[in-house]
Amino acid sequence: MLIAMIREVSPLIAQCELTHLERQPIDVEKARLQHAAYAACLARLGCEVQCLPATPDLPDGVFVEDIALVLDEVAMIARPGAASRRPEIPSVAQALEPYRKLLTIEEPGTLDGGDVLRLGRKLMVGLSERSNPAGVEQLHRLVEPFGYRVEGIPVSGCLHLKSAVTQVAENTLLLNPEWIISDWFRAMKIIPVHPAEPYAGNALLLNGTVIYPDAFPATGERLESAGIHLEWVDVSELAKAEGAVTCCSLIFEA
Ligand code: CIR
Repeated sequence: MLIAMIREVSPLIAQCELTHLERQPIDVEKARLQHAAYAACLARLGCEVQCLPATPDLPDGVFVEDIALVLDEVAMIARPGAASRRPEIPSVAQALEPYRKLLTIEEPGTLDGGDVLRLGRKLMVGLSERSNPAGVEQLHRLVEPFGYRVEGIPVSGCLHLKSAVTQVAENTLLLNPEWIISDWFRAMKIIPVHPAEPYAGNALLLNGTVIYPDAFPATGERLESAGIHLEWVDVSELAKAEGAVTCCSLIFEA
């Protein structure tokens, strides 16, 4: 059974962390409706959707991907680079405990789940404003015994590695070449985002379908032309909080 853990949108989401975006008003009710439609999409594609306890006083609580990395063998509890996000950790750890042995990233390491792109037994990890070399080194030490290789990749211009590159099919990545060079992924086919849509690199591949923001029609057309099946979602309010489609769920086999 595939589980998708999500958390409802905080009423304080407009006070979220922002790194590359200007702060804009966020319509919380609209954000909640968009989030509910996203959750329905996860369910339609075969997930059992589980809601984490609400954390109304934590503005970024909806972006659960950053707090953990769930592998088949263990779950890594991350240590977000933004201190304001660390109070999100205990509830995520508690929810994952029945499913996996938990390992943790410790100070001085920082790691955001949004920086980890898993490609089979390889974990590509963004060295970003959120994830530091100590965090990547700890991750490497913790997962090596399970046969994973970890490779740090410098990220600039965007928040996380997965803001710039995500997997959209077995051997295919969607990538913004302005933010990350494709040389890191030589074995893969690359679909570049449309130049007019820099934020279009974050897509969520789930059971052969890609959940994709309707804000990026030109890039979506490139994906569809490559034979990729899309489920379009409207996540415009969450995007104002610098979130996208991978960041709102933790998906794993129970
Ligand atoms: C933050 O800056 O931490 C949040 N406002 C957005 C996090 C988005 N996370 C993700 O894409 N994995």
